[in-house]
Amino acid sequence: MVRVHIGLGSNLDSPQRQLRDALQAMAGLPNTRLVETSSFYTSDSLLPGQPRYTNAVVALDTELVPLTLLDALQAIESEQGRERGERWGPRTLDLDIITYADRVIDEPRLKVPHYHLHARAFVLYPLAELVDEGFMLADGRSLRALLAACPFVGLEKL
Ligand code: PH2
Ligand code: MG
Ligand code: MG
Repeated sequence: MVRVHIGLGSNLDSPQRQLRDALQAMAGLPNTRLVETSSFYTSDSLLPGQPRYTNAVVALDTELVPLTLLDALQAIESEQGRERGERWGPRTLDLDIITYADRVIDEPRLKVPHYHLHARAFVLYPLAELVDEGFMLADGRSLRALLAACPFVGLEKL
């Protein structure tokens, strides 16, 4: 079993319900255990003119290897009506692998730690609820430093 963190986001079709349904689906994945879920947060979309997002992060313990986990998460996204269209378009559900054990992964389909993590308060603050003070990303950056450089601005904790 390895510890992984998944970022959840939705800005269409009852975002809070989308996140709750996704958590239940992740808890039911094979060889996987849901450890802990962060609070839910709302924030404006990074792209103007879209509905506000609801975001959270969940810690899972899993035996699924990274690309199998990615396939499983994308199946949950599809199940919940995700349509892949414009990049950064509004979506019913986005499930991103934020961390995978202490692994750095750089493959065409999957980059871990998540590539925009440092600029995304809606990922960093919920992640901070689930890890120790001194948490280090696999690429050597400390979560504390990333938080210090990414103020809690525009986030509303539900
Ligand atoms: N995801 C995006 C684009 N913009 N904005 C917020 N607040 N939350 C998101 O999850 C988000 C976004 C594309 O992944
Ligand atoms: Mg995303
Ligand atoms: Mg995504």
